[in-house]
Amino acid sequence: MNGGLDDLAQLTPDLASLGWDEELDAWAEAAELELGTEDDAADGDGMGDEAADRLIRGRLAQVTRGYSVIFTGGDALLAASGSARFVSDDVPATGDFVLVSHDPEDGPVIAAIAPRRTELQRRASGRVPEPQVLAANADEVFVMHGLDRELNLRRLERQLVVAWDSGATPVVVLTKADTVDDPAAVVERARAVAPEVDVLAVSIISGDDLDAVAGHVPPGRSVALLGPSGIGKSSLVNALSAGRVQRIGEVRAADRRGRHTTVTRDLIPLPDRGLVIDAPGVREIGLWQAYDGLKKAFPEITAAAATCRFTDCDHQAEPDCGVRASLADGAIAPRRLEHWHELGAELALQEDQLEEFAWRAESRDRAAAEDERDATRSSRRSRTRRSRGRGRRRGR
Ligand SMILES: Nc1nc2c(ncn2[C@@H]2O[C@H](COP(=O)(O)OP(=O)(O)OP(=O)(O)O)[C@@H](O)[C@H]2O)c(=O)[nH]1
Ligand SMILES: [Mg+2]
Ligand SMILES: [Zn+2]
Repeated sequence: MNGGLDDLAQLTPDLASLGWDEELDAWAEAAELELGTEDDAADGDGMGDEAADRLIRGRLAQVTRGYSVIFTGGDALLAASGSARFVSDDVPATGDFVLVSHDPEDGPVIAAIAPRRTELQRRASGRVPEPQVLAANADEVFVMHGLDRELNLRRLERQLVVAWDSGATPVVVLTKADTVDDPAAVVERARAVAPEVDVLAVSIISGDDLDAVAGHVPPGRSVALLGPSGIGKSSLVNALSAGRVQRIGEVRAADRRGRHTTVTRDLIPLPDRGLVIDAPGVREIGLWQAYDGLKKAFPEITAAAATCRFTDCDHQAEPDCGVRASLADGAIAPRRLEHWHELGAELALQEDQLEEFAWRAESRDRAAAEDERDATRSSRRSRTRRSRGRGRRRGR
């Protein structure tokens, strides 16, 4: 059983503290009209009192395969995720603002999901190119790294691309600052790969910079945590909660890797502050069509590329290339440019894969349509010939 959930239920904050605002009110009113809850109220079943007319407003605090936990400003609701999928094409994600209908037979059902203001997503693991949403509607993303391990600049850059691409503002949070002699030096190294981003080094043991981190989570605002397992994401949540909300885990001494202690994505209200979305650590974070994120994470390259003579410049051998000029005068670090090219190539490869998958799906549809036509045509002919034709097309 998840350590956090039981405690969370008692902490359900009011709607405003959950980040619900006037814009969401307007969305909810329009959605209620569209869903026809007014008609339901007028159907004379005697249930149409003021409270029942309205769908319940809330925010998704946890989503698993089986159920979703929804904070409503009152009691937390438990809705079956199966029903949620039934009423909407969108798969709900932790942090989503939702409307819930309370059907006496089916129990709570997610009736509508508000358009996401920000969406932290990565490429889902597996062969099929598709996105996986890690957190919805976060205002900031903490890009996290544990200082008990060597600073991994490439991973930081990749995380920053993903964080920027969400539409939220990234903040680099280096944890376990008590394990290094000179945290300020590591902060400087991280800053070099995180232009225009705040970098903090925090320790839950010494308490260093905890206030600065807390300052990023004012009431009504939400922060999503992004980083590998065992770096102290849940420990930080507990430190900011002045108590034990999230379960924390040991780190294997041999390789300093975490053990994936947190297994769900949880929206956690901090006392007198905003909300944090804690999640299982992600070691490998694949990009998902993160073109915008790539631009924002490498602003010096984006700026230089705008001065290239050709708008479709590859920055390889073209004349008057602004990027190679900036590289030559030292405004762009060679290591950064190399990584930028690699990340861009990853996105280009993904486009190819998407095209191939779309093409395959299309030809499958076409084959199925042909099968159907053949079947109709040959239904006037013998049964044997029809089954042979189908067999040939199906084989792949
Ligand atoms: N020295 C030191 N250790 C810390 C600090 N913060 C967390 N730890 C330790 O790091 C280990 C992992 O902490 P967790 O909070 O479970 O890490 P997590 O990132 O939530 O891990 P997952 O849930 O597996 O993704 C625990 O043993 C913590 O005690 C810190 O500031 N300093
Ligand atoms: Mg954790
Ligand atoms: Zn160029």
